[in-house]
Amino acid sequence: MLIGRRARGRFFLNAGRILQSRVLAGGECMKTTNRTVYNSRMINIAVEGNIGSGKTTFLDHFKKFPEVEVCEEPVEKWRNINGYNLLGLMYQDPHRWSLTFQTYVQLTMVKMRTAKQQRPIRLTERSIYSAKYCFVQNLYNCGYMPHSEYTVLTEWFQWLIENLELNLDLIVYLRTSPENCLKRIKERNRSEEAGITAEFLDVLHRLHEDWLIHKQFEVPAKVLVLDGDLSLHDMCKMFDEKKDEILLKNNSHSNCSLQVDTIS
Ligand code: TTP
Ligand code: MG
Repeated sequence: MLIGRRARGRFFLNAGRILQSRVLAGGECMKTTNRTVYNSRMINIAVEGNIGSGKTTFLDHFKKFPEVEVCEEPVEKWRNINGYNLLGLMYQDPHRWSLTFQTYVQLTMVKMRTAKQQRPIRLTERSIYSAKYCFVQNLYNCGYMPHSEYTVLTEWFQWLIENLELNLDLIVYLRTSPENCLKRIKERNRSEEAGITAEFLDVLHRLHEDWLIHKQFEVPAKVLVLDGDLSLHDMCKMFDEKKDEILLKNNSHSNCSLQVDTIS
């Protein structure tokens, strides 16, 4: 049941195998002689940040933990839906394809978030919120998306967040300079992104800041800010050092407060 319900569960972790048991509230993790028991509701954490900020690196790092499941962004679906590359079309002709593309992004984000959770902690790449507050907003501000289309997408967005269970417990914001994002985008060389400019990344960076730091749009969870400008090695070291904070291990897990914790 997706609507109006919060999933709660109890998990037994034993050598990486997870069995879901009966419904319980709470938030502690306790060790017994031969197993770790998670007495917890499902935890949902989204990693946000500019294009190329390091979100996939973050997710890859946390795949090793048995209590964590990772949902990577469905970019491959955006590149191939029945043979259509909507991501590529959107970059080639944003006037024509922005609404189609962002509608599909919104759908795939909601499908990803509402898919049955198998492990106590789910980490997702982005959320419906950044798609709307950063990308749709930018397309509208630039004049690529007319007000009529923006209004339709906004109404869809409002309906989805009000009627589905899309809540987040934490947003991890990888705050990365647009210069470093551009360097990484060039290194990974996704063909559709060949035309991405420094100016485009500056604008997207400001929109992430407006949303997650300056709170100009609704922030649906507590925000943990991490330094995304570190080298790969140092970034992974920081993820390990901050693991308990990132995975809400010392927390009641029921945080929908709007405070920002800056960690660097
Ligand atoms: P990102 O969602 O930023 O993912 P990424 O894999 O590039 O990030 P990272 O390197 O940090 O892992 O962007 C994926 C592509 O999709 C990028 O070209 C931007 C585009 N995009 C939109 O155009 N609109 C959207 O709403 C979203 C979410 C992405
Ligand atoms: Mg990625």
